[in-house]
Amino acid sequence: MVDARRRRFLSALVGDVVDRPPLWLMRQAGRYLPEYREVRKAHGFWEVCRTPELSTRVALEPLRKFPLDAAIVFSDILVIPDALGLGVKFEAGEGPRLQRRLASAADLDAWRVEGAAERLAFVSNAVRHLRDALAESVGIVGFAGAPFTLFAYCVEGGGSTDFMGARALLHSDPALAHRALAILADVASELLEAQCAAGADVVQLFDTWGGLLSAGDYLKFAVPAIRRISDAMRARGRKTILFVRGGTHLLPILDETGVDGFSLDWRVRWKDARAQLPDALLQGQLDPAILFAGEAAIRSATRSLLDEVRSDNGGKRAIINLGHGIHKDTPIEAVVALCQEVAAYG
Ligand code: 1CP
Repeated sequence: MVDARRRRFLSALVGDVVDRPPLWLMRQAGRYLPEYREVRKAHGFWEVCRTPELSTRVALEPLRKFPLDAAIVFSDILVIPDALGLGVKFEAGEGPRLQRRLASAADLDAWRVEGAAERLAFVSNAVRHLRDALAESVGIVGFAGAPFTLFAYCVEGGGSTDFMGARALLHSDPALAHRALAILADVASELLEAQCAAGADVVQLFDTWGGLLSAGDYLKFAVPAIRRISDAMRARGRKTILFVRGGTHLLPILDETGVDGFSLDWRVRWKDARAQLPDALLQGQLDPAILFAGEAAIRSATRSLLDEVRSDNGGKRAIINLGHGIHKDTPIEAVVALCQEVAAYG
C-alpha cells in the first residue's frame, strides 16, 4: 500500500487531483540541520555520500522533523565531474574544488568517460537504501547537475559568481563546448536512470547557473544537452524536473527542453510561468529569504503561494518548494512554520 504522502506526491507528478500540493524543499538535508553538522564532524562529505547508512541517515533527518511528502537522496551535483576524473574535493568551510579543469580539447580527451556510470553506482545504492528505509511512506527525488551547470564548474574549477571562463569558452570554442555538454548529458542520463531504477519517483536537473546565459545561448548550448537527457528519460517512462535559477528570461524557450516539469525560482510569478508552460508540472517557489522574516511573514507568504497555486487548475500539476536551496543559516522554527502551513492547507 502506498501511503498518503507518497500518493500525493505521485498524483502531482501525473497531474491527478490532490487534497493539497505536495511539499519538499531543495537542499532539505543539508547544513542548516544540526544533525547533519554532527554527522559531518565525524565523517567527510564523500564518506557520507558513499556510505548508504550515512546518506540515508541524513536524508531521513528532515522527514523526521517536518511533514514533508518527499525525500531527496543525499549526493551532490559534482559527483559527475569527479567520476570523469576531475578530482572533486569538499573542504570544510570552503566550497568544492576541482583538481583538473576543462580548458582545451586535450583536457576533454582525458575525461574518463568509460566506466563513469559504474563509478557513480554509490548514488543509486544510496537511493535503494533510502527506499528500503522509507518503504512506501513518501516520494523520493533523485538528481543530477544540468549539463551547463556542470560544464561551468568543470571550466572554473569551483564556485564563481559569474562563471566568466565557462561563458567565454562557449564562444571561443563552441565545438569543444558542445562535445563536453553532450558527454555531461549522457553521464547524467545514466546516473538519473539508475536512480529511478533504484526507487526514485522523479529526478531533478539542477541548472543553478543556467540563468547566466542569454536566451539565445541557452537555446544553442544548454537546451540540446538537456534534450539528450529528457529524451532518454521519457523513452523509459521516467519524469524529469528542471530547475533553472534566474531563468525568467528563459521561460519562452524552456518548453524546448522536453522535460516534464519546471522548478521555478522566486523571481517569477507563478501565473506568468503557467501562461508560458501550460501543460507542465510546476514546482516552487518561495523566496528562501522568507525563512528569515519571522513566523507571521512565513505563514502569510506560504498561504499566498498556496492560494495562487490552487487558483491554477485546483492545484493540480504543482509541488510546493523553495525557489532555491534552503540557506545554511535558516532557523529550524522557520521551516516548521512553512511546513505546518502547507500541511494544514487541505
Ligand atoms: O538536501 C540536500 O542537501 C541534499 C543533497 C544536495 C544537493 C541537491 C547537496 C549536498 N548538494 C546538492 C546540489 C548542489 N550542489 C547544487 C545545486 C543546487 C543549488 O543550487 O543549491 C550545487 C550548485 C552544488 C555544488 C555545491 N556542492 C556547492 C556550491 C558551490 C558553489 O560555491 O558554487 C557546495 C557548497 C557543495 C557541497 C555540498 N553539497 C551538499 C551539501 C550538504 C554540501 C555542503 C558541504 C558540507 O557538508 O561540507
